[in-house]
Amino acid sequence: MLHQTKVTTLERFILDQERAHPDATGELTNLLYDVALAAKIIASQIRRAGLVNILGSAGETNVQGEEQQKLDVFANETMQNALNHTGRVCAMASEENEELIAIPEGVTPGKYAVLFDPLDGSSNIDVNAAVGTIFSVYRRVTSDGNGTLTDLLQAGANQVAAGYVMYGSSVMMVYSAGHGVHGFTLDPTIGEFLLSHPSMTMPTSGRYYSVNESNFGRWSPGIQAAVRGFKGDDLDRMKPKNSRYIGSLVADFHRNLIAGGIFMYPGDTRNPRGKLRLLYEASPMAYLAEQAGGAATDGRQPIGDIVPEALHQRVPLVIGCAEDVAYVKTILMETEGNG
Ligand code: AFP
Repeated sequence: MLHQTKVTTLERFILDQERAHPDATGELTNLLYDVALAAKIIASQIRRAGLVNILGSAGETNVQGEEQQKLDVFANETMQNALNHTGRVCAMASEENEELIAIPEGVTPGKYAVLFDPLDGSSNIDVNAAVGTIFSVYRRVTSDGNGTLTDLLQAGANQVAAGYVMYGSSVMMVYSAGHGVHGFTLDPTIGEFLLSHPSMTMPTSGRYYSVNESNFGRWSPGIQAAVRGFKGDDLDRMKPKNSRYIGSLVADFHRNLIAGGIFMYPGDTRNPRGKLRLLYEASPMAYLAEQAGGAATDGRQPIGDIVPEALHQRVPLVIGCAEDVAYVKTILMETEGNG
């Protein structure tokens, strides 16, 4: 059997991209490796998740005498430890931490602010379905010292890089640093992410719609009308779509990125701002969608235009193929106006 000897590793790809931009200092490159390293460590633990009954569950001590941690706690600590000592980061924020995460004393603060959702979709772990890590990188806006909330509370349009790692049937890292979206698959035999999906683009209109329809009765008339349109009630304007919903944003987004589709988590009467977090989920995914030729809106304005007021603020999200997102906006405008 012939083996491929000419592969592009994540490292080589990022270095090549950096060479194409002579003003780059290499810091962002290294930061992306830091995330990739964290991803490999997290992936190795997730692979063992089904073994908790044998190895011991969260809070228990396993046969090796090690205390078992919950995977989301483990993922959160792994991300922080991969990033906090490098001198590349001035402040961090995580979906799992209430407050800003400061850089440890004695470490020189760097020029990037990083936000992440260490293990998104973690309720899927128990059923062995895909979960992910989402990350978002901004250039600091304060001039020196440790980073502050000002560095973290930036509009998504300011991101310099964003991406996710999907722990699915294979482990993939998908990222953009402003020059397209590129996907890498982890080869577990050599421990390297290899370029498998260069220059990923979304079709203008997709095959799938993804939304938690158990909330249908609590949606606004506009969202209800748009979803009816996707089911085939508006044939003049919208070709009927197929429904797919995993309940794990990374996995739902990833499918729609590859196969074409739209994902929505709108507000409803119970949660007027929806469920998803602007900084850890919506903004990085919106950045990727736009880099792939798609779009993302809260129903009124592009996600990237929203200036956050708080670290954990929620936002309604409509994201995916450009024409499908535009359709939802049109229906919302017709039904509810833009007030
Ligand atoms: P969990 O991390 O609690 O599983 O939530 C996952 C998530 O934030 C996002 O990944 C999904 O798209 C969304 O919630 C699913 O929410 P519903 O279960 O309400 O559909």
